[in-house]
Amino acid sequence: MKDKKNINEEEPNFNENSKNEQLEAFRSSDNEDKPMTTNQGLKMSEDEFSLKAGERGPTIMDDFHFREKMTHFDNERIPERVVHARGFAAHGEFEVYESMKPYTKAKFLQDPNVKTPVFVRFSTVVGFRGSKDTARDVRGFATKFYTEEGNYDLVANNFPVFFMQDAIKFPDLVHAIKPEPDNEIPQATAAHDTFWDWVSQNQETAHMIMWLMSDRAIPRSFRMMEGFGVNTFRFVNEEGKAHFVKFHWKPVLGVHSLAWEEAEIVGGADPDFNRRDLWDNLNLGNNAEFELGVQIIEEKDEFKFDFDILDATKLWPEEDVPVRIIGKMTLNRNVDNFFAETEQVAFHPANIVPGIDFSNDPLLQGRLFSYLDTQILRFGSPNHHEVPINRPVCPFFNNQRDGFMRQTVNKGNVAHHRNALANSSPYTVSEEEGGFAHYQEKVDGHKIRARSDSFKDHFSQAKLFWNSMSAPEKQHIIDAFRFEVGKVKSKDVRQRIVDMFSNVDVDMTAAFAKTIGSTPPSSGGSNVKKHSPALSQANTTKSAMTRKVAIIVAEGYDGQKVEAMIDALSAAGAEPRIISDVLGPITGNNDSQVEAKHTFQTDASVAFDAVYVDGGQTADAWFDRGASKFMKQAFEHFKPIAASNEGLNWLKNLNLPDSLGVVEANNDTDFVQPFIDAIAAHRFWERKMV
Ligand code: HDD
Repeated sequence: MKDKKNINEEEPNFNENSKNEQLEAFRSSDNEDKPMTTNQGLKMSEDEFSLKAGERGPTIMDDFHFREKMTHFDNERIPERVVHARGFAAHGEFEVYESMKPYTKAKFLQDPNVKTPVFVRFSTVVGFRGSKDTARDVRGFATKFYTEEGNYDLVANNFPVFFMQDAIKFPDLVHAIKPEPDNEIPQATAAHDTFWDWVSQNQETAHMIMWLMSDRAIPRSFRMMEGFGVNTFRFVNEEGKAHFVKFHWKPVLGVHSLAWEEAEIVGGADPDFNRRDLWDNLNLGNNAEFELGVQIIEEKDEFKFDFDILDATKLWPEEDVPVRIIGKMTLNRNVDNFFAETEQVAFHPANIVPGIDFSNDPLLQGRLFSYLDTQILRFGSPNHHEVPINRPVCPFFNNQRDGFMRQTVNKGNVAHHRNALANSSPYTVSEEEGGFAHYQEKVDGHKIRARSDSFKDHFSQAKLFWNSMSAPEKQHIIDAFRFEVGKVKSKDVRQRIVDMFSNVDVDMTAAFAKTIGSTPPSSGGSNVKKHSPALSQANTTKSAMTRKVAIIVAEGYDGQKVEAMIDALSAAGAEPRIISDVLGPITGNNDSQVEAKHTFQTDASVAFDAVYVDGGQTADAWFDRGASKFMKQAFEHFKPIAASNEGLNWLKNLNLPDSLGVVEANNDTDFVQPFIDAIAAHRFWERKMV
């Protein structure tokens, strides 16, 4: 360590634009009106014909342009992530609401006036890069905070618990859940033998499976899911005092999910459903907002709970350890280039800043190794921190040198520490000057490969989750088991799953056991009675904001009603979209005009949150079929439906009037506000199917 007058003197002015400004230096200039060159800057006179010996002759080696172009193309891919291969990311900023100084010295959590740039990548875990968004799966929710003290990565998921307690089992889980190795089938799903075999051999996964079978595994939008840091971390304050902490992201729009059948259909109709939703909404200026919450436990209370706070298969019930909301993240900007930013971003839970530290959670400890290791395969180089999206916004100096694709031109002849030749630069600094020092936890134990007794209860919190679900949520879990385990060919595995989950709840297990050809349990079940309202989506925030609403009209539609609906929807922050049998302008009976940007051929009801059908004078049998199909599908997926004029006839033909969430414009009653309220309610899960 060495004194220096002002260690911050090289640090640039830090603000929410710091990352954007840094990226600007790497953005390519526009191609427009530019001559084409090789990568060496040589202008080219031809790019469509390779150099041949005669017009019908072989291509010849002189063609350096062909070779450069083809070689670059041949090497355009990097290995996809071994898990979380399919993802989508956006830029934004984070602000803390109040100083967290009593708990942590992390600079980005001190001053409500400071906005920290962030980059967030959402992902599915199992499917390959080209798979679908709406698979039943865990969603990744990884945030890189570009703080003035270096990058802090909160590598989270949308479930608060994980599949296992010890990271050494992670490769086994992933081998079991990925497509089976002999035929690489099935893609992006857990519904196959090897996964459920693994589950039945690892009872610690029971709680996670309850989440995976629940609606949380098919989110309506990345903007409508919670995020959880899962592992237990530490906050450390200036005095060196530590607290255990768990991190939460709470979506301002609430937590909402698709219906299972809908998710399956969307997977085919629009595999990009979730990424398109984020991309379109950010382009429309509908920022995605999440509040940051923390659960804090004092070190002295480490053993106060009926679960081990270091066990990643357990959550800390919010009713027992309240989530304190401490800040807000706003995603407000799409990427310029998917590969450069979304594909090349590299997260690592070990990227922390002073004031945040690890716990001995054995899952976290394993993660601290795996991420850096995997980035070296993905990038083929330890220099991935130099890629623009990964660079910290604060300066960085050390003696690490060379390696594939090194970008920095380090000057001078000294690359060793300590040195006298360069006045021992770069030098280490004290904690007071911002130097990171690990929390000095006292650790004392035998080297042992074992599970602590405090990690051995696998079913109580699975039952807590079950108890906390509303009736429709419970039914969805049962249906998910019926589908997922029903796909398993091995009768023995299916029975072992029934036996395992009878330890959670007998009624739940009996409800799916029969349909999957297994013997239902006669007794068993956890006797936990507690429930946690925070776990049910029935208790989440409701809002019509950003909801996509299909408005179905033909020529001569009811101008007054449709205009009133469009105005009211827009005022409520929803996104009305006109559907018709043809694209282009459609004129109403009062000469008003709307632009149909979708037809019955280009879009299906699954692309929308709600449907309003008016009709129009030119609505013929063909139109009738398209509109009816939209309404029927929306109905089956529990979505709000409104109808006026011809729409009412179609509603009647489908036998839908008087159903829950169906709003009819009869006798000039105000049907607009009830429809908007219905949209805010998201879905009518209790609706009876006709
Ligand atoms: Fe992991 C990626 C989240 C356990 C090993 N993980 C990855 C991503 C997320 C998570 C969001 C995608 C990051 C991105 O968008 O690039 N992982 C989690 C959470 C876990 C968890 C919340 C449980 C608390 N992970 C976990 C374990 C291991 C890994 C136990 C291995 C010991 N995870 C990886 C990885 C990945 C990864 C292989 C693949 C790509 C990458 O790291 O960058 O290293």
